[in-house]
Amino acid sequence: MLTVYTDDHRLHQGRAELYNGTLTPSFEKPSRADMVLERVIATALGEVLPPQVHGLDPILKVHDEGYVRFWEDAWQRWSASGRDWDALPKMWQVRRLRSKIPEHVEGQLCYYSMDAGTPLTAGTWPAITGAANVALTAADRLLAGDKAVFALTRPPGHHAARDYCGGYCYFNNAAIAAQRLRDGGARRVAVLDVDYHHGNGTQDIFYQRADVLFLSIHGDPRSEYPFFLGFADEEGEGEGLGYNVNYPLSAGTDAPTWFAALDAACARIAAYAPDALVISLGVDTYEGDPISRFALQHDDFTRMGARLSRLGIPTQFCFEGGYAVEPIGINAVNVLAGFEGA
Ligand code: SP5
Ligand code: ZN
Repeated sequence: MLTVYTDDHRLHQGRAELYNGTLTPSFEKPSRADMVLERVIATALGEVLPPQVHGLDPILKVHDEGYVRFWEDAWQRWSASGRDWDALPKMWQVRRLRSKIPEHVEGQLCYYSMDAGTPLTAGTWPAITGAANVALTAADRLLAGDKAVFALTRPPGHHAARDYCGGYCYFNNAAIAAQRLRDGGARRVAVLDVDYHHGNGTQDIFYQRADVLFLSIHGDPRSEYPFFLGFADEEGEGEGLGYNVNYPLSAGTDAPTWFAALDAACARIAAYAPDALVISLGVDTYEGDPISRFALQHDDFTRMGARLSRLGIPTQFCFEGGYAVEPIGINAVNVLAGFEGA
């Protein structure tokens, strides 16, 4: 299986996030992707290819223009007055506050975010456009006939909605890829999100559409981030009604329960009969993950890949979360190897 990857992800390195009330080194860090690449190479998964530059048009197909333009010069605006630390939002446009877009860069950062875990850094723009290019290049390979491709995207993307960032995510790489697949001729595309956290951003982007089926298996939002989306009664709206499927599972869920949800999701995907499948591949479902609470083990990731392979659909994997850094390569590449081996 081909991997698409660029070192540009290293340009984005958040310093800290609030964790249990204290500023803690960011869980989402460059070594995550480095470890996965190392494992791709060590296991000889296949060729590793750099992305091609695609420009902003394919990003603008799923994201709001003001949102995209904000990121383009946000660091320059933030750092112009001498600030050299990351920018973190600390206020949000909640119920009954006005929705006018502020003029000040800090106000705009608040307007375009859903949490304080998603820092603006000096290298955020080149890293997030690089990740989008990785996802797009992988989609192009799928359109050209590859059976499976791995987009080693970092920063992750699935919490990024049409016009806000959050959960370490800026541009929604999986959604950008799904849209590319549609524009390249796939009549229907399914996006299955297996990250521990609900893919609220991807759901937001495709909620009113029937041409992209979105499914997510995740920690129940009653107790797990992102708290405000990901419930089972979110089924899509308008033309999209019936094309959004959530499988919230209790914290502590182990492999048998998790795989029952995967089977249900696979049955729904098979009935939809898409021309292409995008997997939002987070491996924070691992039992040793420091911020998540499922109990999958190394071998379960291999089984996951094998189960997905049995669908027989051209498949693009987009890397998302996973914060147990030492085994992150084993877990991620086990999915890919399980897919290839099945
Ligand atoms: C892409 C992705 O996986 N983003 C995840 C963002 C999660 N950010 C907030 C996590 C809060 C977890 N709190 C756990 C407390 C455990 N003691
Ligand atoms: Zn996650």
